[in-house]
This record gives sequence, C-alpha cells and structure tokens, in this order.
Amino acid sequence: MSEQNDDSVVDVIKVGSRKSELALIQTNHVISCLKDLYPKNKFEIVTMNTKGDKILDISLPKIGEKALFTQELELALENKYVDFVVHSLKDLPTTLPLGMVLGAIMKREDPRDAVIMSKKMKGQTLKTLPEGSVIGTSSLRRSAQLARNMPHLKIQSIRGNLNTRLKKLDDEDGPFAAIILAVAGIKRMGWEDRISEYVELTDDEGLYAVGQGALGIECREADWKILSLLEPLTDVDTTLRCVCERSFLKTLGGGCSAPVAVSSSLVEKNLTITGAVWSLDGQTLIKDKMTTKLYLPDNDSNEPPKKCPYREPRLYCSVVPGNISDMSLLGAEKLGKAVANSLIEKDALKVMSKARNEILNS
Ligand code: DPM
Repeated sequence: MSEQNDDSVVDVIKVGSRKSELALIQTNHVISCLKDLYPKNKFEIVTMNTKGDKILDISLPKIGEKALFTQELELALENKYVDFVVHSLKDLPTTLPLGMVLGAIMKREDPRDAVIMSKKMKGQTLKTLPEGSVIGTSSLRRSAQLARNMPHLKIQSIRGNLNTRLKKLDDEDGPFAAIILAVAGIKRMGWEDRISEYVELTDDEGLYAVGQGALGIECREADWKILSLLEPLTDVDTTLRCVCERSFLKTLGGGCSAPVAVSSSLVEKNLTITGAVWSLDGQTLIKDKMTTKLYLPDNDSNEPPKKCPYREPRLYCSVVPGNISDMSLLGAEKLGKAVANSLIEKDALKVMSKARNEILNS
C-alpha cells in the first residue's frame, strides 16, 4: 500500500513504435535502459503502422516525403496519445514538426554498411560477383556508390522491413545476389553472422547516411517531465557528431531525395566530418572534409557545461542540448554547415536538383 502513495510513482509512460521487429527491438532497448534508471516507472508500447510501412510498391525516393516513417507517430505524440517515440535517427528529418524535439540521442552502433550475400553466392564478395549480378537496395546513396565503384553489378530496388528483405534475398528463384544494409540494424536483429563484408569502396572511406546507427528519442518540446527522464540517455560523442551531420544535411536541404553521405569522428576534442554528394549514376562525386576543435570540458574536470545564460535552451537541428555545453554544440553545428557550404560552392545543389528531377521523371 505504501508504494501506491509514494510520490515518485508516476503514471504509465506510453511509448510509440512502428510495428516492425527492428523498431520493437529498438524501443524495448530504450525502455530497458530507462527501467534501469527508474525502476519504479511503468512503460507501455503503443504500436502503429506508418505510411512508409504501408506503401510498398513505390520506391522511397519517388514518394519523396520526408516524414514517411514518422508522421503517424508524431501525430500520436502531438495528441498526447504517446509520450515519446524511439526512431532510427537517420529516418528523422533535420527539422522536426513544430513542438517536437529530440529529447536524447543515444550511443551510436557501428554506422557502416555491410553486404549480406545470398546463399547461392556464398563465399563471393562484391568485387568477385559475376558481371550483371543483382544487388538489392532502395537507397540512392548506396546505389550511387555502387554504380561508381562496382560497375559490373546491377542495382534493383528492394522494399519492406528487414525480415522481408532477407526472405527476398534467400528466395532461390529471386533476382538478388546480395543486399546492402546498415550494420546497426543487422546487429540489433541478431544477424551478424550473415555479414559477408563491410562496404568499403575505393573513394568512400566508409561513408554512411546522416545519423546512421544512432537512436533518437522524440518527445514534446514542453514536456519537461519526459525531457528530464530522457536526459541521462544522451551520449555526448554521438550527439555532437550527429548534430554536425544533421547540420550538414540541413544546409544542403536534402532529405532522402538525393545521394548524400557523411563520415564523422570525435577524437580528443577534434571533431571531423567528411560530407559527400553524388549524381544518381555515381559519375559525379563532390566531397570535402573539415575538422574543428570543440570547447569540451576536460574529462577530469567538474566544470559544469556552459549554457546560454539568458535564453530558453537553444535547439540544435531539433536536438535538446541535454548536459552538453552550447559552445561545443555550436561548434559542431558550424562545422556541418561549413562542409555543406564548401560542397555548395562546388555545385552540389545543381547535382542534387538534377538527381531529384531524374527521380520524378523516372
Ligand atoms: C534511410 C535510408 C534507408 C533507411 C536511406 C539510406 C535505407 C533504405 C534501403 C534514410 N532509412 O541509408 O541511404 O537500403 O533500401 C533504415 C534502416 C535502419 C534505419 C535499414 C538500413 C537501421 C539502421 C539504423 C532504412 N532506417 O539502412 O539497412 O538504425 O541506422
């Protein structure tokens, strides 16, 4: 009885999720981290199908909507039907709908891409696959990189959740020799033993999608209760890198409608980002790399983060700063912008709008 009267016992927290196995694995992971921190809280998952789950016969770039996998969940958030939603960060637009924020970005999994070979091609690599072998992907980024580096391969769109894709790959009568997927998703599904190689192409140094491998938790901007609950889940390194990557993408103005990729690192206090844009056929590649030193407190100092003293917390590409200093976040944001502007000077926007038109007319 005394438990019931305890002030710290709060209502059940409702967590929105897509219905796919991967989405549920990710949502359950976040809930289990929160249960470790707050053993008295209760969580309930509310699952939903999104437009992206329902439309399976049109390629994603052609649908061209930015919030394809998030819209229904965001509506549920807005209507207070759920309290937060766990997303793969790379599926989230760089600007969230009004009133929505990323309350936390969690520690990133391996952000690279990997190849899963069909059983009939076991032992092969992308390089050794016979001329004309079909690779399944609906990512423009992956197909542009493949077209550029592996011209002997054919690319064919493949849709559906990860389980569906693996089934299509293993179908004896199916067209696919291999598929390319994010290592993060493969690992979370427990399919690591199916990875046959990591995608490391000649001129790409393992470039990946903005935010790939990280989980973002979306909640209402004014919901301080949920915001303070989520704050300890923030991973400083991942958040700084992802703010930089998102600021790069935001400056380019790209959703998933053109082949864009990044690679980033934070070593000591040096934040580095490589950003790249391709033409659809991979023939044109515009790329640059920059580094900046961030104003991070030393690991052994107890110095509190420097906050803007006279304002509401500032957002960084819709990310709540958590316990990270504004100075370092501003540095990360500026670096992403600088690389994007350098690509723009080299005509990246022309390459991107050409890609968009080609998709719309295809
Ligand atoms: C986005 C892309 C893809 C997903 C585009 C891209 C891949 C689509 C495809 C924005 N979202 O990466 O260039 O390959 O046909 C997605 C996956 C994950 C999150 C699956 C994957 C899991 C990894 C993660 C789909 N979204 O990329 O293999 O959490 O980062």
